[in-house]
Amino acid sequence: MPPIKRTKFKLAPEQLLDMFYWLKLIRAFDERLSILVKQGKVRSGVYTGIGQEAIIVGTCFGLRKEDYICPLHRDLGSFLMKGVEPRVMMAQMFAKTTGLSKGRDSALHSGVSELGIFGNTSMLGANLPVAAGLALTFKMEKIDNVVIAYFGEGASNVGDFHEGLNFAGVHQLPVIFVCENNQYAYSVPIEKSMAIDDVADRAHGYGFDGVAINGNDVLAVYQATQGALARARGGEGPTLIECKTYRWHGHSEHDKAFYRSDEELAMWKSRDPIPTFTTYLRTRNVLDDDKVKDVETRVTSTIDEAVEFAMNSPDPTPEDATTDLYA
Ligand SMILES: Cc1ncc(C[n+]2csc(CCOP(=O)(O)OP(=O)(O)O)c2C)c(N)n1
Repeated sequence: MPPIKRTKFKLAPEQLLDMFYWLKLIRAFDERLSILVKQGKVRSGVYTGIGQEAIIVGTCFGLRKEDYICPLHRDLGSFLMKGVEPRVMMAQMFAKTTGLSKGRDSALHSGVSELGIFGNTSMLGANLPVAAGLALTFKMEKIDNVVIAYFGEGASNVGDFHEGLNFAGVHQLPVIFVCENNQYAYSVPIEKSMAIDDVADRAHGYGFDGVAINGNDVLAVYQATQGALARARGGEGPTLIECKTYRWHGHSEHDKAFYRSDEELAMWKSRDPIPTFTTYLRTRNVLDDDKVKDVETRVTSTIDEAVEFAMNSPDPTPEDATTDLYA
């Protein structure tokens, strides 16, 4: 199989600044959630993706509204990038009536079809055959939209992963499988669950390309995604992009992650995707102190407003349980 060609791309300074804004917003959203959990204010399990933001920004940036994403528990940022307002997302985490599911679920299983977001099921890997099914619809209807499905390296050991990728490969479907390889599936390190180094290699068994990249480099993720999108839209089938990264917090906010060392965490923190990108933008004169301040002010006020909105929104009533039902 010929190796995937590097895709050329050009982003205007405003687009690069926009990427910077999204990285900061998604980081701030998760950081605030982490605090709110400790204050007992959030009624959901919280699985932050702090440290992994470059994957969401690099894959979602510039997607069409009609393209579908299939996010997982750690991908709240993808909801924001696909168009869910931060205040609505925050209300969702507070299980308020103003949230996506109006307080009906544990926050992580909602979808928004008009924004191209397919809600996930709890079973790991189960979103991948679904993503292939969505992509099959696009193919059958001859629409050049694409599906992006996220999963962890842990999920790549589950049967559904293999069935989903096999089906997508056989039918050459317009789907991009994005592995967020953050080195641990809950407490299980990758070397205890996989006998190979790269999840990307698994794609070859299903007849399409897989590429392993630095998932903390937003431009590398963007570049790989643009190539995969072009192939998918052009009828050339699926791609697997494995993004090597690390989650800074535990599996969820109740997990203190004693199974890993401080040294390991410090090493990955030194590869924080945000300062790396900041340095790049400063070197290119896209960013200066004033612009950083401006972005940070906007981010803080957006998050403050979202929390305020969520806290002041009404709780669902018992009667609400019998509305919006399908028979
Ligand atoms: C089939 C299945 N097995 C176990 C679980 C429980 N579980 C939920 S998340 C998780 C770890 C997932 O690890 P990974 O797929 O690497 O994604 P990450 O959480 O690291 O982003 C586990 C074991 C589940 N939801 N589904």
